[in-house]
Amino acid sequence: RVWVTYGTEVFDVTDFVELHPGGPDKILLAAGGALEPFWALYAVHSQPHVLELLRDYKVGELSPEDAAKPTGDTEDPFAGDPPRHPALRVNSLKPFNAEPPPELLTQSFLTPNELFFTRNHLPVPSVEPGSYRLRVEGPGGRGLSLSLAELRQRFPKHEVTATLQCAGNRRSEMSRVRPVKGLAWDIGAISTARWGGARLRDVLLAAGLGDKTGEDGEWHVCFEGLDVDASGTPYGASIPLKRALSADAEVLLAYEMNGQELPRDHGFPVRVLVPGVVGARSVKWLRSVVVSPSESPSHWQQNDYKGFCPSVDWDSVDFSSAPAIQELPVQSAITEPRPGAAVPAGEITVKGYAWSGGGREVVRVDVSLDGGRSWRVAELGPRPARGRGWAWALWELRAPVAAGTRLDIVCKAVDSSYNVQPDSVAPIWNLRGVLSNAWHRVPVTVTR
Ligand code: HEM
Ligand SMILES: Nc1nc2c(c(=O)[nH]1)N[C@H]1C(S)=C(S)[C@@H](COP(=O)(O)O)O[C@H]1N2
Ligand SMILES: [Mo]
Repeated sequence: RVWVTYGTEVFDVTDFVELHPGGPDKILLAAGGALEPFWALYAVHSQPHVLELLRDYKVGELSPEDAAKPTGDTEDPFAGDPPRHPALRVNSLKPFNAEPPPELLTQSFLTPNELFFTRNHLPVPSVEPGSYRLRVEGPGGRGLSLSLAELRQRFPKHEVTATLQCAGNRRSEMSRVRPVKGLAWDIGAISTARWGGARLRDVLLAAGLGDKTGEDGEWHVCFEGLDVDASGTPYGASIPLKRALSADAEVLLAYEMNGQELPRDHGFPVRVLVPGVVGARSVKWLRSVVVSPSESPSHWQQNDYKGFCPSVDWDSVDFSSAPAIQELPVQSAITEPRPGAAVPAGEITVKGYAWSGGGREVVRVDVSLDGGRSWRVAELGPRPARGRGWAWALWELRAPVAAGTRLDIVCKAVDSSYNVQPDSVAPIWNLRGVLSNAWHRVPVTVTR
């Protein structure tokens, strides 16, 4: 049976699941728990007729003990982490790593903040916004120290709609070929938001750090977070200075996400947001920005987030031999239907996302229902009219399907440089399970 709660009331909605206008899969995400966090995301439910409908399914009340929230353990370094949305699929609780379920990922072009995938390496720092300061430094003692108010007031607010993807997105498909080290992300370590903040370029120019662009080799901008490990070492990463100073690259020191202040899990009060670049460089809870002749010395810049030949193993790997991942390759995945689903005969709707790094727009998504023997072109959803291809394209394909058949649904995207995805995982397998962007395959059966 399927039950849910609303306030202190309990409802058995088993018979309503198939009747739900938003689809049965959506209700099942809330099964066994409270409706409020889900309904908060979809305003269609804040109408009287929805509550009336629910009343018909009431079966009881929560006991006072169950109605009270459980309390956390205070010895735990993660005890100060923020509350999270129950729909998130948790890959690791401490540190918190979680992705939205596929059915909700492509429900809206901008991912609601509560559902945006979270990738934390350490406990979430508690930052007092009134005493927050951002240190900006470079060669020759030049630099700045900015309060949050100064960052907001001294620099014009710039907004960018951009998709953020973790290098480990779709890692679980890679571990099916051969085990890899890393969190078992499914297809949801990717999300899209409208980010608002100061341009990093403007801040670097104001700090007098705009001149190291040329002859003496490539310079870098190193970022550190306020999240630190047991030895006091912060999360850190860097990007080339050229990208940081480029007006076209639109790198932000973001303090807003989808029109709200940054949520704690996503870097409150300030994070870096590097459009078109692997998520690892978009440092959250930003404490310092340092212009330097070398890349960040951080573990995550030097000894992680790099790609290798499939034959390189943990005994032979030399992290210094590979460049740090910056721009990501073209990617796409099917969010609906889910692997192994039974879909009704008639018309099937296949949905998914497609995105490429470096601002390369997705120009086409091909979908096959027969494992890649024949293809159809999916319809791309609307995208922001202005700006580069920083954001994903949501796509959809409708096609007739006959009862009793098995479909091997496949998708692959093409970006504006005509880059395509590799057809299989094995040849791009790497020991860390990053850059997993082979054709996405979803087997389903068609029922009567
Ligand atoms: C027992 C629980 C639920 C009830 C009684 C319910 C009821 C409804 C009703 C009556 C509508 C149509 C509203 C209208 O257009 O006037 C609706 C739409 C919708 N519901 Fe629910 N809902 C439930 C749970 C959920 C959950 C848990 C989710 C998300 C995870 C969800 C997502 C949606 C969505 C996305 C729509 C819009 C569908 C569309 O317009 O394409 N619902 N729901
Ligand atoms: N300070 C800090 N910044 C960080 C991280 C972190 O653990 N600490 N994780 C990085 C990684 S690997 C990714 S993919 C993105 C995820 O951002 P999100 O949690 O807002 O989705 O943040 C990046 N920035
Ligand atoms: Mo990541």
